[in-house]
Amino acid sequence: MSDKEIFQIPPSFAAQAGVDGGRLRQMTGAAARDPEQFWLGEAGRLDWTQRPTVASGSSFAGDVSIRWFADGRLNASVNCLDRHLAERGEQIALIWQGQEAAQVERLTYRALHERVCRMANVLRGLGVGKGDRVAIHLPMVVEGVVAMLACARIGALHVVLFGGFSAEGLADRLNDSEAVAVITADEARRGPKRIALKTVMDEALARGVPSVRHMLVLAVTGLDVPMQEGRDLALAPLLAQAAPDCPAAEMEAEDPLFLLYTSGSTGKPKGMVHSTGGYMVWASFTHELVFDHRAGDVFWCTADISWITGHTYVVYGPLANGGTVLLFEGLPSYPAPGRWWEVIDTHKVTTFYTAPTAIRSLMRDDDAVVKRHALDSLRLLGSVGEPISPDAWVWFHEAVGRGRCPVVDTWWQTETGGILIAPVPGAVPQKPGSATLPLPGVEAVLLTDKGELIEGEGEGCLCIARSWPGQARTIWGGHERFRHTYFSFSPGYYFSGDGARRDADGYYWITGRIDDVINVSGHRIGTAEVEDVVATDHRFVECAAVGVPHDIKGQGLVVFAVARDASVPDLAEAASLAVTKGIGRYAVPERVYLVPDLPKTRSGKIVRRLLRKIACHELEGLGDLSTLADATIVDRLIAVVGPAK
Ligand code: 6R9
Repeated sequence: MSDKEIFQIPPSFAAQAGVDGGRLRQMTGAAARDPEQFWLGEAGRLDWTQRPTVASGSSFAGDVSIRWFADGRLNASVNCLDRHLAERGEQIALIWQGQEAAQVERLTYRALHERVCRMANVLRGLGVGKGDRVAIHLPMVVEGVVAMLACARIGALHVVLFGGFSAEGLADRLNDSEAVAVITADEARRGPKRIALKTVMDEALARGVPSVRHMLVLAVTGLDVPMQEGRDLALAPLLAQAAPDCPAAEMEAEDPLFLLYTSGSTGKPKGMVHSTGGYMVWASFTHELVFDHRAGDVFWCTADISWITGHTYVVYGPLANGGTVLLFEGLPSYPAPGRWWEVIDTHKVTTFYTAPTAIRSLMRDDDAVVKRHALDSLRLLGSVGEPISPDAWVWFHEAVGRGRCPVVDTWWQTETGGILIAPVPGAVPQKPGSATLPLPGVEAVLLTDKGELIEGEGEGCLCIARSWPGQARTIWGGHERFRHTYFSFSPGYYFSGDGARRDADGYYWITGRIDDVINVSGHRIGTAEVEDVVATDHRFVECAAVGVPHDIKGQGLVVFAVARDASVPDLAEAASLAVTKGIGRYAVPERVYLVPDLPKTRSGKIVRRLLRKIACHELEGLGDLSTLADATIVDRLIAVVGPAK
């Protein structure tokens, strides 16, 4: 598919979109001409106990200081709950769909407010206060959202931890954040399996986490779990006894709202620190603009709440905007393929936001599965987390969106707090595989390896030239690491770590992490490029390409491919041929491995670092496996690759 392939905005969508091309140009112009005025105006989307009189006071130079709306005061949970009570107290805020069809809970804004207040009072009762860190280690249940907002209510910072982390992974993060309390559950349901959350948390604390004073335990499956006297408390009775109202702490705009751990190319996971005021403005602004949010929408973001996408687009963005959020506990294909489509039809989801990895796996199902469902409530689709191949984009658009729903491919990072590059759906025609244009106020630039600015069409390191309100303020306990990681590449610019190409229309095409670029005999080859061409052969579900050292070429290419039907002969040759045909002879893979699956993080990102080591037979020190969604894949991959020759 060529860059020229443009999907115009479906007329039925354009006719009712909140922001059209003219309005977007106006906003972009205003944000560039007078950012101070523009962002002070956007701050008005929140309720402040003290309205800010200044917008940005940020500097990417020197020590790096990022500050927005600094003299403003507000509370994030009040903005997500209390301020909606008068007008839409009886509107559904949260629809929880459990794993089983019959498990459904609908909470109005009033009911959610009460649940949050009770949880906030429980935490306060345990002595948790402003600035304390509280770890949340829960499945996709209502209490996960409630716990986040309860922390926000009392000014404590939540640290949401993925249910798939190992005890070691949990202990590292608990110690780094010095969490005073942990909220966990007996177990999580994951299809037919049960994940022993409390047991893993017990093991984590047994490794020595002196800061944790309390562990609150939610009964999800009702399993009888051992409780440690003086430390562990059952949550339900405490919530039942707690008062249903809880005054909110007044926070400064720059007080941190939460920490969230993310991995970089080096070192231990980093606790990214997000602010209260700027982050909330960004969450609300981007959710409304990119998802064309309006009253009556049912917004479903499939992200786990332990991912930044879950923070910004399951919780803070849609609730700040008074939306209705769907929270789904289950898996896409449990108990049977098509479960997600069933959920969309049951709850009349209008806006569906998911990740390319999920889209690829859903494409594996027979198309008859998706066709069986009406999906007529949908009006907008979104993608996030990794580059989406044009093939997957078109399938999503046609098979799921029935050609009627724009697809917003949204580029952003844990560090950016919310979306930075994406098509505003009523204003920007889409090209499959491109995240399209920066949002108003986002000054995206491309720099060469040497840090020189690239004008017009070109390819380089994707950087941002000016602060935006949702930007992370620092790394918890590591401001120098923050400065060095993001601001030393080219002084004055935020360095994203991603590569991108800008086409003649100014559209951005994210090529993947810069550390994933492979140099074969002086030719730069993007792993995403290789993966896209293999994906055009429909006998493959997905694949990952990595670079390995090569005597003559510098680096050689190794491809790991997952076949739709592994019994088909000559598939490895077919993958090689797809690469040489799609890119050129110079890109011919050294080896192609047909594997049962790829190693992925919980947010669906392929862990290429691991594939690279396995391909190089470097089995010592495979590094931190705690972020893998399924750690058993490692041994299966090693078996396929076999011993070094
Ligand atoms: C939100 C999120 C960030 C990295 C980012 C990039 C990749 C995210 C993308 C995308 C291409 C998109 N990424 N969205 N690549 N197109 N639409 O994913 O945060 O988990 O911190 O990951 O994900 O490589 O640098 P996070």
